[in-house]
Amino acid sequence: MQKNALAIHDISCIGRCSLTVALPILSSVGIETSVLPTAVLSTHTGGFTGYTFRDLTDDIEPISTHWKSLGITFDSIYTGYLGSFRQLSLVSRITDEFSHRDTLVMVDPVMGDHGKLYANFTESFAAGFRELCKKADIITPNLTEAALLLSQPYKDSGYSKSYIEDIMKRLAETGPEKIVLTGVSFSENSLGCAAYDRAKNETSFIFDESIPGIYHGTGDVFASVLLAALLCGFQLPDAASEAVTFTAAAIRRTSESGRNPIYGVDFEHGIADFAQNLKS
Ligand code: PXL
Repeated sequence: MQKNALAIHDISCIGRCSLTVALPILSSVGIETSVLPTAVLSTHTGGFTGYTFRDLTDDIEPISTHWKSLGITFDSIYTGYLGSFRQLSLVSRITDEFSHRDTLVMVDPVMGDHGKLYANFTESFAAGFRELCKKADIITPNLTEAALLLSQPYKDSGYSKSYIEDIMKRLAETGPEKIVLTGVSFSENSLGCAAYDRAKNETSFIFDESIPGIYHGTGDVFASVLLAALLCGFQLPDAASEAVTFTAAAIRRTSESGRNPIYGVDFEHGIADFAQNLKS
C-alpha cells in the first residue's frame, strides 16, 4: 500500500526550502504527501529583506477539525519551520491525533544555524521544541539547534567524536529514539552528519566534501531525503548516507553554477537518480 505523510512547514514562495523542497522529494519516491502550511512568506528569512510573513496559526485548528471528520491518519508526520510559538503545542496535538501505531514522527527543530537564531525565533522556542521532540521517533537538529535543545553553549568548530556522541546520547535521553545531527565536521574539507540509534546503541558518521559558503535550505533538503529513504525501508545509517550524498551533490551543482545560494540549492537535478536508487 502507498505510504502517506504529512509535511508541516512554511511555504517560502521563493528560496527553495520547507514545503517547496519537502514535497517534491517525498513525492519522487512515491509517498502521498499532504501539507499543513505554518506560514506563507514571500521569501525565506535568511538573507532577503522586506519579505512578507503571513502566520497561519489560526488556520491549524479548523483544518485539523475538518481532517478529524475524515478519519485520516498518516504513516509519517514531518515537522519543520513553525510560524509561531503557539504552533509548537498545536503541532504536538496533531502528532497525537493523526498518528497510528506505526507512524514515524520526525521533528526537525528548526530554530537557527551557525550559532544564531533565525529571524522571528527566540530562545524560548527551545523549551517548546524540547516538548515537541518528546513526541518524535527521530529528530534532525543541526549543532546550533542541538545546543539550544540541551541549553548548552554552541561550539562552532573543533568537535571530537566523543563530543558529538555525547550530544546525541543526551538528546536521545529526552525522548526520540533516533538522532541525526547535521553540520558535523572533524576536518576542514569534509562535512556531514552523525546518526545515533538508541535502541541499537549504534552510532554512525557520514561525510562528503565540504564546499565553502552558506547554502540556504540544505537542512530541509537533508531531512526530506532522510525521511524519504526511511519510509522506503532504509536503515538509519543508509538513509543518512543517502541524505549526505544527495545534499552534498546539490551544493556542488549550485556552487559550480555560480547561482546566488540565497535561492537555495539545485536539488532538482538529483531527484531522478535518487528516486531510481531507492527503487533498486
Ligand atoms: O530552512 C529553514 C527555513 C525555513 N523556512 C523559513 C526560513 C528558514 C531559514 O531561515 O527562513 C521561512
